[in-house]
Amino acid sequence: MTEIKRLNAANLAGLGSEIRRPDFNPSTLLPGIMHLGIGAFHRAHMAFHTQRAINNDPANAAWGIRGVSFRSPAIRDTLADQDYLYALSSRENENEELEIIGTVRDVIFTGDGPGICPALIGDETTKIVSMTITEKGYCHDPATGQLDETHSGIVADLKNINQPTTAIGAIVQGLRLRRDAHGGPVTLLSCDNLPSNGAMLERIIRRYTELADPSLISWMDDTVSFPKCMVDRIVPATTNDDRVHIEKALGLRDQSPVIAEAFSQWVIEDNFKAGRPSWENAGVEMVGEVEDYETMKLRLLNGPHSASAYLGYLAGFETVSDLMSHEVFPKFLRRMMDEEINPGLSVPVGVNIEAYKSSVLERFANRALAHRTHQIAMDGSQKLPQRLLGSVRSALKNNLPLDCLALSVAAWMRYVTGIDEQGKTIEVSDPLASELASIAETSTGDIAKLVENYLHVSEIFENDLPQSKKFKDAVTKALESLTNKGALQSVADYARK
Ligand code: CS2
Repeated sequence: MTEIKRLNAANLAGLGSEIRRPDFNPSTLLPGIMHLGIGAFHRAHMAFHTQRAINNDPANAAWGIRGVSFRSPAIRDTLADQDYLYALSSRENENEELEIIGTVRDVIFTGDGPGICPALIGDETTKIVSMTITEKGYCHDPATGQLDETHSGIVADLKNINQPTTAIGAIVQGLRLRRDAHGGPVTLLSCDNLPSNGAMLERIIRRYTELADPSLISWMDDTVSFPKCMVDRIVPATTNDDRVHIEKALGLRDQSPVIAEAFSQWVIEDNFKAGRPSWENAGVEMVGEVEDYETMKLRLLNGPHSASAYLGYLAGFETVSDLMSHEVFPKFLRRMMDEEINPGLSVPVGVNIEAYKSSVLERFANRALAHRTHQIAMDGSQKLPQRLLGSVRSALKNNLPLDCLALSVAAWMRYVTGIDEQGKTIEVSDPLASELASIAETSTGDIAKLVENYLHVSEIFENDLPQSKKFKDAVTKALESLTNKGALQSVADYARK
């Protein structure tokens, strides 16, 4: 039996495969992009588009990526072992394309020392600091989008601004070092699924700066930009089966391959202070204004995605493609999109919204992806406002129906009680998990009270939604239906109401 070799630069060359890689010189600290949060999404999206940009125009080889991991050293060690190369498998039903991505040139782990990440942000070779740190990484109040000044990480970082542990603290400390070292302009690019992500990042960074070092504000005004962007690619967590599959297909062992759908979209506000790769050569849309794209995607893709996750999980479906193969789900989702979300939306110029909605549902149904409902259900308290509640507010304002939205919110409530329809425990992963579970305990058996109490979690629902009788009644009715008839029957009923 021949031994399977591991993926690395030497073995790749041995196979006769070659890829263009960005320049890298550890002694001069290049590359120019520093990406906070080096998870699968980044590696399937920004790193992938940057690889394309380099393939299509070698001048882009000045733009390598240095990843930063906040959570664990594992990804750094795994990728270092394979010269930071990894396989990306892009799938659409029966079709799969495999390619090796080589744009990541280095990974650092913040646990190795609180000064490492700020020092690199401060270095003049860093021209873009981009991030996918997930919603909760912004340490904000999800309902208002303001910095949460009571967040334990923020409180700790403000006490010790030179030794930050949050991404927000690390960025501001990095900017302070940059100013002191005359490091020049830099772009901070949020690639998370947040409304007006760049503006939200700017607001949070500015507030933290006011509290940490107000003298930095005027330097920031001239030197830092915060473009917004809409990111879109479905990237389920990689499983062991995926690793086995990639090993067979590649003939090399990759400990950290990435699986994604074939579709990928990136629309970026073209506001970069210190240059950027020519991503427009790589299918990226560089535009003047992205807000309508972001809202459309958050409400028509992520909203239905979260709805599918909670309702699907409760109905016993493990993955999104499983639930999409049951006829009631596509029907329910399409109804929610057509009647409750779309009419209150401002559609970006030139977008065919009917085709967009159909493509979202086709993407959810992609049989080649095992995107677990449990994965998408994570961190609902941080996701609900921009995904579902913005649509609820639009529906209330425009006097649109909102029953399907209400059923989705009720499914989230049912899910975060922590007990499923069979009485089994649900592993709820959410920064507010224990608060949400104790609300469930104090409201046992009383559905109206449970809804009332959940609606008063102001980080999620703010103060306006609990005041809306129309919304409260609809959610109460929906939760009654979920409790009495179960999720599958409720989805069927609401799909045809
Ligand atoms: C998903 C998103 O996990 C989730 O919450 O809804 O990650 C989704 O797959 C992406 O936003 C698609 O672009």
